[in-house]
Amino acid sequence: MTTAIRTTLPARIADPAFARRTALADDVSQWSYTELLGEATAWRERLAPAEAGDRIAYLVAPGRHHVAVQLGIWARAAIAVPLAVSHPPRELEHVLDDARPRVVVIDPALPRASRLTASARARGAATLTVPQPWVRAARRHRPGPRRAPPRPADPALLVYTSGTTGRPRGVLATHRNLAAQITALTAAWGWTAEDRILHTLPLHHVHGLVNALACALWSGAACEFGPGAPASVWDRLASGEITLFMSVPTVYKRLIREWEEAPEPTRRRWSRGAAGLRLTVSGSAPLPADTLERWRGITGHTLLERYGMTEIGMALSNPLAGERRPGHVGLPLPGAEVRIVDDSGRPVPPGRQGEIEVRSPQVFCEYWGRPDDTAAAFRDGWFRTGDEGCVGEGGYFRILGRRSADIVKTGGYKVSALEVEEAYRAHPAVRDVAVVGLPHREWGEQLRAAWVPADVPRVPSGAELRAWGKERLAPYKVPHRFLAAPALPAGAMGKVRKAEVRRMFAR
Ligand code: MLC
Ligand code: AMP
Repeated sequence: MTTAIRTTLPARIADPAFARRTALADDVSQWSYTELLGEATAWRERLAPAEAGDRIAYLVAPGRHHVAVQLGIWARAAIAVPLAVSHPPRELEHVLDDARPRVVVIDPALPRASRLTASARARGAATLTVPQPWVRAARRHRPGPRRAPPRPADPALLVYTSGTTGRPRGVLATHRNLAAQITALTAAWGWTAEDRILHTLPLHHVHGLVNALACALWSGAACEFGPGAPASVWDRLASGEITLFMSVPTVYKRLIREWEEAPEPTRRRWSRGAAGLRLTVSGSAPLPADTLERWRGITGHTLLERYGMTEIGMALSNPLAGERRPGHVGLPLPGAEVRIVDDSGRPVPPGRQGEIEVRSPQVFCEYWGRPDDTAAAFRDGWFRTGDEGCVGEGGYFRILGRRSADIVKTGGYKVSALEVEEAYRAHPAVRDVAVVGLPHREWGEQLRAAWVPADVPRVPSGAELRAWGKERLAPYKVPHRFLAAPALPAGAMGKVRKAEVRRMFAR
């Protein structure tokens, strides 16, 4: 199905029917769509150095300013490049070097703000800070005309994600791609303007950006940003004000543990309150069947599991009405074609395992500045996900793992083991290193590193290696355990045998 997409998220948000409704909220305030658009309009003016097609990066914590900056960028028909607040300078500078933003917007209250300001200026980018008095005054601004930019074909969003090789790549989506991703989900999951989602996810990946935030704004619904601490999440889920919650399996496991450790009256309050939710969704990593069952026991809700990827948005989903089958990710979403193919790209019969391929208006347009990578990611117009799967009874898909053992999913984040190894090879005490992901109760997979010490006077401890990594890599890319060994298991050609590295941790 190829639905013609004629509108964009910014045009949708300007729908006069939404004007007085709450768009965003946090634990102290809320902002209407009119107020949000007013702030976005002010940002559009403020971002004047940037022109259509320029990249504008922004390091702003999830919340009202973050969203206003994003909408201001789009009002200039520029490309939004969200930066992760948890990332150390080396990761942020990689994005600056790769995306080459014209402007970088920075929240000065964040820990990396001054270093990022210096890095951006050193690269010739203009810098702006939030919040500023003129932005607060802008609440009174009137939104711009409805037919203002951007157009559906304009590039909209550049999100950085790890691939099998090298440093993270920018995945570029147009407004049309995003609109297709959003409309598939709003239709499938029954979003309405009466919804209010509790948002605790990061805003540098599609789960938080598209599934949670953009779907809410498209629908005229409210998006409430709240702290991720499990007890706070429970209190809000049980408040009677929230209708929707989405997260990764690690978070559901933490919520279950918090509930189990709570006193009986608190448990009863949380369970009774959460029963009133409309929908709870899990994704970004496999949802264990026992987590689904336990969540159902506690809240009465069967978690809706879906499958997606930065490059495609969401492709498969269990149904809103109908069977949500444990261990399965459901059926293709509206507008998405999904198939399983063998190594030569031929579709395989139901029940047989193969690679998952997707064709849809949702699929991204390019890896930023990497035409060869973009070409390699497609076969005959189908996007090759790199995931293995099969189709079961009733057409329900199952995910059976990754084709590359060097891609690890930890707590919902994708990590390239090779990227982590490359970073650690720069450590003076490390001669060689091999990183693997091992099954883990809380994280799904957890990163471990087997390493060979160089000839140094003092061998660093695992804690020291972890601290060193956190200064250079996103926190979720830093291995949780380090194991020193005299050599790494390697094959005849010198290639490290990762299966044996895994076994080293089992001993
Ligand atoms: C934090 N740590 C992690 C980690 N997150 N380690 C491994 N994997 C992770 N995901 C580290 C911290 O640095 C810390 O180290 C220690 O683990 C404990 O941290 P914490 O405070 O308990 O973690 P927290 O900040 O609460 O974060 C946990 C989390 C977070 C689960 C909330 O990881 C998260 O937001 N995950 C969601 C990611 C996401 O949105 N993925 C979607 C990608 S898009 P120390 O040493 O300080 O103790 C996609 C497509 C799709 O996948 O289908 O959706
Ligand atoms: P990312 O590149 O961070 O967008 O992560 C996308 C990857 O997350 C997919 O390629 C899958 O490997 C994984 N993923 C997403 N949802 C699920 C799910 N429900 N079950 C298993 N894996 C998933």
